[in-house]
Amino acid sequence: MGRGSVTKTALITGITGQDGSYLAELLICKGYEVHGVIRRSSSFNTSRIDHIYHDPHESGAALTLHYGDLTDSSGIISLVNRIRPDEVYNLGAQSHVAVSFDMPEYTADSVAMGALRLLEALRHADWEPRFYQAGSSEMYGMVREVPQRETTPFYPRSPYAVAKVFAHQMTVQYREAHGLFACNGILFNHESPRRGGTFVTRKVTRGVAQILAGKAEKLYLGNLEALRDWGYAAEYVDAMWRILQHHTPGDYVVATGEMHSVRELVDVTFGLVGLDFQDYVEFDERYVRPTEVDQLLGDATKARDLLGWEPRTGFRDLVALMLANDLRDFGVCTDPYDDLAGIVSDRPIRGIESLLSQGTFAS
Ligand code: NAP
Ligand code: G4F
Repeated sequence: MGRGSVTKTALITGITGQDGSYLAELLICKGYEVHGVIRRSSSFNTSRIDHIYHDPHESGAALTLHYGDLTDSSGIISLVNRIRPDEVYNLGAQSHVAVSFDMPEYTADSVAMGALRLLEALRHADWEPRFYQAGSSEMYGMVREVPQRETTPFYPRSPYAVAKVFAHQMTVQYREAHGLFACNGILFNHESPRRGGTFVTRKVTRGVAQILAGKAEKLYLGNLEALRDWGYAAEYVDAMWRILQHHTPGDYVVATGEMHSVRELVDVTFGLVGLDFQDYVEFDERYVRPTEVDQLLGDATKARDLLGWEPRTGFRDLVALMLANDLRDFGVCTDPYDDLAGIVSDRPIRGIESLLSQGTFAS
């Protein structure tokens, strides 16, 4: 549609989220015409993509936004048929595990039925679209083996995870029954300075910044013993793209293969600015989940061997990157902290090419 060197058209649901914003940048860098679905909101919800959005009246805009919602089939069908995307990335979701216990029905509608609505729209396509489903390591829940790989059975432990299992199996179903090029990424936790503030990594890095800025005295958390495999989101969207470029559709674990506890996360984050977390962190029962996922550790061998994908940013560097950005946001100078001073700022949000070319960010 009007851009000389355009090779492909992509449709992204969840484009205003952490992953959607990085993926949109990546695809634009690769010459794609990108279409994103945004939800109508009474306040602006596009802050993560404002830096890549141009006035639609300008010619050759690489990014077009459309109102839509995964709970609304007619809108989804109409968008798919109007845009006729070569690739569809389904990243939209009520993605907070704890919230899913309070809103199970909406979570199932957006996560499980949302994926099915898209798959149904694509089943009837008279072109050959490729479909990516944003699956989650939460599906492994009470883990059946360590580390978890593509063949590990699922044991979901939250309404969110149950809904993701439905979406995963539906994606396999549409691939096998209808021959759709439909793939699942089973992504382990991935974080960045764009991570939502209520997920534990960002809550901790923001919390430390608020304490240093004099805006808070304590940080209230739930279960510190949970173990997670945390990677860098900007690298994980590259895996999504690679999954859809492979010659055959399939399902892939995307993970670092390293596991750390929330306690370690807190210890490292406070330690980077010379503080002892025990002086600041308090337990608050409201952050404890009715059923917890105690540990997650991924084996991304298949992604490495078939897609050439590998994680590059380690746990400590990821925490340092997030903390440095939050300190700057709260007006705290990073110069006194050896491990933070040299870190490239993500504010204003930088393009993915320059972020990925940095490799590692801190010592
Ligand atoms: P996120 O930051 O929470 O973004 C979620 C996106 O979905 C936002 O753009 C949100 O729009 C949109 N959305 C929510 N409900 C919707 C609905 N009913 N219809 C259409 N869009 C809707 O999540 P993320 O971290 O980028 O994750 C992206 C996807 O990967 C999600 O499906 C998540 O479940 C999955 N995932 C994430 C991780 C991780 O560690 N980050 C790991 C595995 C899987 P608003 O901005 O308007 O709220
Ligand atoms: O940061 P979290 O909320 O992420 P969680 O539950 O692992 O889910 C994230 O990763 C999934 C991939 O595995 C995604 F599918 C999902 O969409 C989301 O992006 O919590 C991590 C751990 C949990 O064990 C939680 O109980 O941290 C523990 N935790 C302890 N205190 C806390 C807190 N989590 C949050 N959000 N807030 C706390 O105060």
